[in-house]
Amino acid sequence: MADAASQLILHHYPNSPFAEKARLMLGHKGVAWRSVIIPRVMPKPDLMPLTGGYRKTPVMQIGADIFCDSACIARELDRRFPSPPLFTSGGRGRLAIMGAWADSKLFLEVVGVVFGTNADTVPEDLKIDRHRFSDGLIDLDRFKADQAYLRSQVRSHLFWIEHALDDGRMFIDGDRATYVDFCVYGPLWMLRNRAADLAMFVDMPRTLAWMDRLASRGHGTPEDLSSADALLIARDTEPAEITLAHAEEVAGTGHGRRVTVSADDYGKDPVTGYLVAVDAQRIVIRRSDPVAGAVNVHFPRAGFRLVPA
Ligand SMILES: N[C@@H](CCC(=O)N[C@@H](CS)C(=O)NCC(=O)O)C(=O)O
Repeated sequence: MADAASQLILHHYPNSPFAEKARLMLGHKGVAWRSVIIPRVMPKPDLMPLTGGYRKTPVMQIGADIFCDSACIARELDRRFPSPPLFTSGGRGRLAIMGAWADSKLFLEVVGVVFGTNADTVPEDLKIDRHRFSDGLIDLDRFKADQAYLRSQVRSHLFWIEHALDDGRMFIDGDRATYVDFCVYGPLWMLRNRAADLAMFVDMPRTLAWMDRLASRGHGTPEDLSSADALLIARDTEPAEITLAHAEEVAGTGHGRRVTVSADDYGKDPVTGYLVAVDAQRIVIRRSDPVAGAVNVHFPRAGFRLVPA
């Protein structure tokens, strides 16, 4: 097995659709990785020293480099393991655009259907946590009252997927699985598993076969790791050198200045550190933590706000 500094570690929990997207992308790459199961609600005491406040799921760790958000994880996987690609040459922009639609619009509609349908049985701590986490966007009572609309939206979007597969292609962008397949799969996996009685997939044989095809690729080779050991790996490793193809200057946030990064949709907990690098796709900040030591925390640029601290 590779040395600790180069091992992939995924911080995740079984039920998370974005974690399933990441697990399947690891399977696509056919790599070995270490699995750290994190709590699904706050507090997440062993994750915070790594991310500095970002609490969403999943997070990938490679030594002392921490990758927040599944889009950032995908780019890093392609950089380290180019074959088979997630972003195919010529498809990069198209796949990112379709992926962003699935990660935001489709995901939140499916959350509305799944949580609204199960509103009466969702544990109270999860209800409260998600309401707070999303500034009221994830509101189970509202979802429950709005089921007819939410289901109609999901059905309508499911047919977009069915039609995308109309010509008998194996995957959404052609005959090879790409980034967008994993983005769309996450919410549909949640819907199929957690709202099975709703018959949302009626008349969608191609979509169901596509889901089975993707699932059969598996999750690569995970091996359990404790969160305490993941922290030790970060502490005992130096963050990797970074070179960016299109480095940028952002007003008031020069290299080495203190900055704050936060998601712009929900789970907006700010992360503060020193700016290491920024380009059109990536923000990297350096933090120093009493437990994890020096870490570089990576975010996508799209969907994140970067401001002087
Ligand atoms: N844009 C993020 C979204 C991640 C996300 O929303 N994850 C959900 C779980 S599927 C989450 O963080 N829920 C709250 C939590 O796990 O604490 C990504 O692509 O990774």
